[in-house]
Amino acid sequence: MTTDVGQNQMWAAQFYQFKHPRSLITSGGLGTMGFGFPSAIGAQVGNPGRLVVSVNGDGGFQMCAQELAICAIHNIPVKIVILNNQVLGMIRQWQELIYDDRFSHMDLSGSPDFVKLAEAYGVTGLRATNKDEARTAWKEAMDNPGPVLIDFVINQEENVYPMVTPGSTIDDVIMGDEK
Ligand SMILES: Cc1ncc(C[n+]2csc(CCOP(=O)(O)OP(=O)(O)O)c2C)c(N)n1
Repeated sequence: MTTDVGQNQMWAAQFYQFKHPRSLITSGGLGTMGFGFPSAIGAQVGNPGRLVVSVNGDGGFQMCAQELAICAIHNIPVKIVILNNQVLGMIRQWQELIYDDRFSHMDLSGSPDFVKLAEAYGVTGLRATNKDEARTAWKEAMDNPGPVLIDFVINQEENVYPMVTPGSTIDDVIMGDEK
């Protein structure tokens, strides 16, 4: 698994049940948005035959979305997950929790239709808007031997916890029920 940066990265790190060591590639605190998808392509080329999943937000994915062409041309079978909350999620979360709901420059409503974008490059695109659709889409992606993009549409207001805000200590961790 590789991740991009933001909530998607935290969700992947906190909730995915890793079974094997050395199976997560993430830019950690360096926070290089746009890293998730190209790093998955590299991981896949270096590990033919292994399942490689790229977890992204809808913001960071658009920083290197053009790499869909490489997946299509070379049939690199990465499974591309977009956790699509229609915002720069981690920015929205900070503005809600630290800046008292003063939201600014986090709206991504001008994004393209990611399913159509994938298809335009010749990559299979799927969309899921609830748990049942998510299961079906995931199965379809696993059955497909080529690259697949899944646009998982999620709630804009979903926050990722626990969270330690900048400048505070682990004693000040926010568990999610304080607000
Ligand atoms: C190149 C770059 N620009 C800006 C940032 C600051 N930043 C960190 S997380 C984030 C929002 C990420 O939003 P999105 O990719 O939609 O992921 P989400 O948090 O919603 O999962 C931003 C702008 C960054 N880390 N890297």
